[in-house]
Formats: sequence, structure tokens, C-alpha cells
Amino acid sequence: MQRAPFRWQDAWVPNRTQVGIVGAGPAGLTLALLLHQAGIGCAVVETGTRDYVENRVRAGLLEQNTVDVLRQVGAAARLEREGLDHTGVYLRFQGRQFHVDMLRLTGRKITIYGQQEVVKDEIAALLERGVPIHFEVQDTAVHDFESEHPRIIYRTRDGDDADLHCDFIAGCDGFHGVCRPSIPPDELGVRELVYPFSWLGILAEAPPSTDELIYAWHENGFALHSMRSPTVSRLYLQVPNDTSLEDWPDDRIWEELERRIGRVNTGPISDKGITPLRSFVCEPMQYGRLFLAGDAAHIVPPTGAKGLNLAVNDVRILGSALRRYYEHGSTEALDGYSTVAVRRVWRAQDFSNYMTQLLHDLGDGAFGRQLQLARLQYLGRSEAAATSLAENYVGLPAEPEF
Ligand code: RFL
Ligand code: PHB
Repeated sequence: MQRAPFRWQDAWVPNRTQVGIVGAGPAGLTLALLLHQAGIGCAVVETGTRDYVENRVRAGLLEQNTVDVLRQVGAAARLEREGLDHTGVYLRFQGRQFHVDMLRLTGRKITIYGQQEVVKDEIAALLERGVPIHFEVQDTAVHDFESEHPRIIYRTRDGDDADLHCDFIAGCDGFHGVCRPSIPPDELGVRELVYPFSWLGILAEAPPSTDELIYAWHENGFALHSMRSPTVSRLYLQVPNDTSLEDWPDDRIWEELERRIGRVNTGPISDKGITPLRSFVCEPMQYGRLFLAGDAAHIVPPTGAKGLNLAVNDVRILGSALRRYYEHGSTEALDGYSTVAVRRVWRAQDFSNYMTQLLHDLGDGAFGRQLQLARLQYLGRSEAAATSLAENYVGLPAEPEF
């Protein structure tokens, strides 16, 4: 692998790196691994503690494309041992369910492996390779990204002011981060759809009562039976936006899951959270030398299981463009980053919106609910319809970067 050209200033200025990365979620950590592998210097700053980012329960479904990237950066050993291979999903409605055999329809499979496990594996790999991750930073701000000398300033865990000079900044700091709001608003186009419902998600010490995921349509609203391991289930319920966790004691959650999904194994609940559903895209995903990736640039409703997969796809493209810059001195690929990355974002937006509209109570009355049932029946009978769902769900093959 060709290394980035040596620059004398990297040798003696301690607060300088080639790419400064804000955020140690899947986007920032995967980018750091890709850059390190290409011999490009980088450092990650993160507001959370290591314990916090390693234990935040979120996504669980990885596309084959995502697994391929994790394998490529040498962070997939445990995933290969412990990840659960799934060949399809069940769609359930009116007490019946049918299996969409995605492996047969597309030749591709999916892997169940918790996002926090990906994060743990990536942090361990980065620290072992000597890539700095500064946890528990405060007051992060990005500056001078319109110039060739951008900076990330922050306060360290020990209370010292730090000023990290870099060639580029990667804004991987999630939807509520500081990078996107630092771009002048009139330079960004924002497209957004907020749904009138949320998901209540639980993690339970209970063996999954299904071999593959169940997406359930029900008069009371959507439910999803997912899992993390042979002994841990991950389950979700559609709930109103104005609900709070106090409204949902454990017994009520289990009753409602059983009503919507059928028999469900119960057990102690170790994590409970409510997530509002939202679709959001900001374009372009770049301003000057600040590049946005992952949830910092876009949010999809989780029904399509695309958020983490999109984050990894963004940094696959961004990492490759940065490598081209350091190897050939050309900004052409960097200039094309947003155009290339956002194509897959809109494909995922369309699919996530389709899955959300297919399965949730949208509050639009009996006519809308009958249309959903007609679509579900069609998916059960038509190989063409099922193939369209399947190829989006497993993820269309990754496009060449440029
Ligand atoms: P993250 O994971 O939010 O990480 C951003 C990191 O930046 C830090 N940060 C800052 N650091 C420094 N300075 C600042 N000022 C900072 N501000 C923030 C944060 O502490 C954090 O550590 O974004 P990233 O890396 O873009 O990753 C995106 C994914 O986390 C997200 O898209 C997925 O979790 C979405 N998602 C799913 N995606 C899938 O592909 N498959 C799924 O099955 C799936 N299920 C889900 C999901 C998301 C869910 N919730 C809770 C939103 C299920 C749920 C319920
Ligand atoms: C999960 O396992 O957390 C999960 C799976 C599929 C989804 C959303 C979340 O669509």
C-alpha cells in the first residue's frame, strides 16, 4: 500500500494530523481504519466516554457491503465468529406470516451483529494500531474549513484547550453534532420528513422466538422482532410521538408485543428507549474542506435498517477520495464525494420510506390500511415484488467509488 507523502510539519507539531475526525460512531471509526490502512494520518475526537459509545444500543442489521468493508479494514474477526447470518425476513399480518427468502432472490445475505459490538471492535483495532481517539472532549468547534488549514478546537478530558490542525475535517458527529450546523445554512439544501410516530425499542435477556426477523403489520401499529444472539432479543413497537417510557411498564410492552407479533419469549429488559422516526438529507455533504458522513448528513427511519450501512458506505467513498488526494494530489474524487454518496442515500430514503409506509399505522384510516394489506398480499404472491424488496433490504451491490 502506498503511503501518504511525508510532510515535515507532521513530525514535530503535536497537534496536527492529516484528517481530523469528529465523532467515534461507526462513520468516524470506520473512516479512521480506512485512512490508517492507506497510511493517512488521522485523529478522532469524541464527546462520549469510551464506555458510553461502546454500550449505546442502536442498530443490529449489517448489509453484506458493510461486512465487506469491516473485513477489508481487519475489524471483522469477532463479527465472523459471533454474527448471525440471516437469509431473509418474515412479513406478518392478520395472524399469518410468510418468509421472503432474500438469499434465493438476490444471492446476498444479511448479518445480525450489534452496532455497539462493531464500535467495540473498531475502537480496539484503532487503539492497537496507535490511532488516537480522544474521548470525553467538550466544546468541539470546527473552524477555517473554507481555507486549506482547517482546525478542530475542543477541551480535553483534563480541561486543557486543544487546537487540532488538519488538511481536512470529517464531520461524523451524528444528527445532533456540531459539524453540519457550522456550515452556512444557505449553502445546504435540507429535505426532511417527520413521521407522526416513534419506535419504542427494548433489549431483553430472552432467547428469540423466531429464527429470522419478523416485521409485523397490526391494527394497533407496527412491531419488529429482532435479536442480538441466541439468548438476547431486540424488539420494537410503533408508539405515538407523545408517549414516554413511564407509559410503558414492562408488562404492557410484553402484552403489546404478543398482540402484534404472536408468541414472544419474555425475559429481563436490559435497555429501553424511544426513537422518533425521521427522514432527513442535507446536500451537498461537503463544504470547503469539511466533509459530512453518516447521520451528520442524513437520517432514515429504521424500518429499512439502513442508517449504519449508509454511514459505512459514505466513508468507504470518502476514504477512497482522500486516498486519491494523498496519492495523486488531485481533488477530483473529493469534489465528487457528495454526488456519489448521496445517490445511495436517496435510494435508502426511498426504501426506508416504502417499508415505513407499508407497515405502520399512518393514521390515514381504513382505506390506507386496506391498501397496505393488498401490498403485503402482493409481496407474498409475486416473486417480482418480493425481489424488489429483497434487493433493497440486503443492499444493492456497492457502486465503484468513482
Ligand atoms: P453516531 O452513531 O450517532 O455517532 C456520532 C458520534 O459523534 C459523537 N459526537 C461528537 N463528538 C465530538 N464532538 C461533538 N460535538 C460531537 N457530537 C456528537 C457522538 O457522541 C457519537 O459517538 O453516527 P454515525 O457514526 O453516523 O452512525 C450512524 C448510526 O449510528 C445510525 O445510522 C444507526 O444506528 C441507525 N440504525 C440502524 N442502522 C442500520 O444500518 N441498521 C439497523 O438495524 C438500524 N437500526 C438504527 C436502528 C438507529 C436506531 N436509533 C436508536 C436511532 C435502530 C434504532 C432504534
Ligand atoms: C435491530 O436489530 O436493531 C434492527 C433490525 C432491523 C431494523 C431495525 C433495527 O429494520
